[in-house]
Amino acid sequence: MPKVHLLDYVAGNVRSLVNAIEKIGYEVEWVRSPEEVVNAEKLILPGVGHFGHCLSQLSAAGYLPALRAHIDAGKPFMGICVGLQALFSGSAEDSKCSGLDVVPGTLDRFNDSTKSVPHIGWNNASCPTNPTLYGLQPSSKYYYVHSYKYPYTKGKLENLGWAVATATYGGETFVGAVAKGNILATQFHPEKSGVAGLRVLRAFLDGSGAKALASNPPQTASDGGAAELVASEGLTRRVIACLDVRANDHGDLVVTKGDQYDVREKSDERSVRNLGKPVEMARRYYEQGADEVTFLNITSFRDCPIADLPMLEVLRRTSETVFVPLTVGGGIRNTLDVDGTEHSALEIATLYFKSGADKVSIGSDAVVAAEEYYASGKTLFGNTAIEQISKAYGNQAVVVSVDPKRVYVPKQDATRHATVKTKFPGPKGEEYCWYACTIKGGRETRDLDVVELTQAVEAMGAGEILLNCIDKDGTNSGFDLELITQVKEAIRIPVIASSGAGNPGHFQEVFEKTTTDAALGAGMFHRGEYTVQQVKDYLAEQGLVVRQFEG
Ligand code: 1PR
Repeated sequence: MPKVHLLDYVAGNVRSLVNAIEKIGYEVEWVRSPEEVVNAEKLILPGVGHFGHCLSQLSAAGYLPALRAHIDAGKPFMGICVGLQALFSGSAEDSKCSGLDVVPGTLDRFNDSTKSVPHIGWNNASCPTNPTLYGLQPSSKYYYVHSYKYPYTKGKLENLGWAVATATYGGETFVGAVAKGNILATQFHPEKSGVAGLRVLRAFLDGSGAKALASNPPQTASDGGAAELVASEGLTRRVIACLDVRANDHGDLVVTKGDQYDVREKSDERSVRNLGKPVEMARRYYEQGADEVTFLNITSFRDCPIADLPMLEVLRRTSETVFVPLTVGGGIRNTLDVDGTEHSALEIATLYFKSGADKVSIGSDAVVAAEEYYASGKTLFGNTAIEQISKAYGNQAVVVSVDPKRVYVPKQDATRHATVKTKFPGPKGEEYCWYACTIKGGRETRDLDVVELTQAVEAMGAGEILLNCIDKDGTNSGFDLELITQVKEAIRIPVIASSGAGNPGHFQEVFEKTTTDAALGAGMFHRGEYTVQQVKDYLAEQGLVVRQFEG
């Protein structure tokens, strides 16, 4: 098999990149020291997390001169995400760290006053003067996850010989990909962008992208290059399929689904509902066009040897064939192994990332951490799972899964908690409710509301909220719009609406009546009532922008 070298400079969640490269028919060889860079013919710099963290690691290990030498020698080089950012002169994310300065310019942060940041989801990468640059397609969508970007100014990079593809998010047009000579860099993750992304990787690996670019060099602004660029908002409505996984009564790992978190059949045997096999179902949803797949290990609070964590194998196998982001949740907390060894939440998350997860989702531990945060007068000590994992892997890699329950109150001031005036009064006609956070899959309710929890975890560095609702779970009655609106108003990070989806119209409703960033379904997909594709077709018919699966 032909080879490509991958630079291994931080503990990154690069498993999916390796899988994507292998899928295309290339073998990965790791570069583990600056001296080894010279062995590389084609080199990829994957990037995760924080610009300063990435550049200071590269610099401390002595990689920067070796990388420059590789690029100057005209050998193929590809940067992905922070790997693209590293090519610029610097970033506002860490003004003390310099980039490689191959592309002049400094990155800045998205403005979060009118939209969620990070920018997470599927967006364009369009290059009007060279629409098929490195296999890009104007009709395709690519998966982005980042808070910093290089703002696009017409002609600026083109005049320096760069071909530029852009995307627009909330009125800000930024560089989605740049290419020149031997260099390609993408802000999006090609390895997580389905077939559209694999096409870009292939064009880099087989050299066809660079060859085509050489025969169609970028036009400068003065000859009309970049002139046709129309900054259209390209972010699609994200539809996520979620698989709740646990061992059934025979010890087999199955996808299950509860009604208000009760996953046992209503019949006398009360056996665990078995809706199928996790790996097969994830693949099916990927092929139906799911934008992400989430696995929740819903009985993770039971003790299990770390080495046998059941989701590791599920992730390994899923990530070989599913090229969209994978999230895994359940049991991410400091843990005492059965042999008495202590494992930090960061170690557990690392195991998941190495097995193919792109994000981890934290439930119960986030509630406990938020309680401690308020008890200490909102002090951050840097020792929570959220802080440690987001520091190592970036905020975008940490999702907090919230399991709230409605608590009705007769008057707004009957509780210290943040209430909503509800259109669905309680059993005694109560017109207000607040949402109490729970832990251990709803088994324990705490004196903490969703606004407190989500604001605390945002401060700790969580990148996204998975907002379930126990009252709505499995009811097929639609999302809890009041809950979603309350949380969206409280925080700036993206929110995934979850619980209650029963038909495609519920997805339309949540996207149109709230500002949710994504919506998740489970039971309706598992029971075969609707496919993900049907949801997306319906949303498209209603005029909402969605990504369609490319086979
Ligand atoms: O607390 O960090 O170990 O994480 C445990 C994780 O497991 C949490 O994310 C928690 O939400 C989840 N969980 C625990 N028990 C259950 C249960 O169902 N008994 N499932 C559970 C949560 C909720 C959603 C579900 C949506 C959509 N499931 O994931 O998929 O409600 O369902 P629907 O579309 O069919 O209505 P920790």
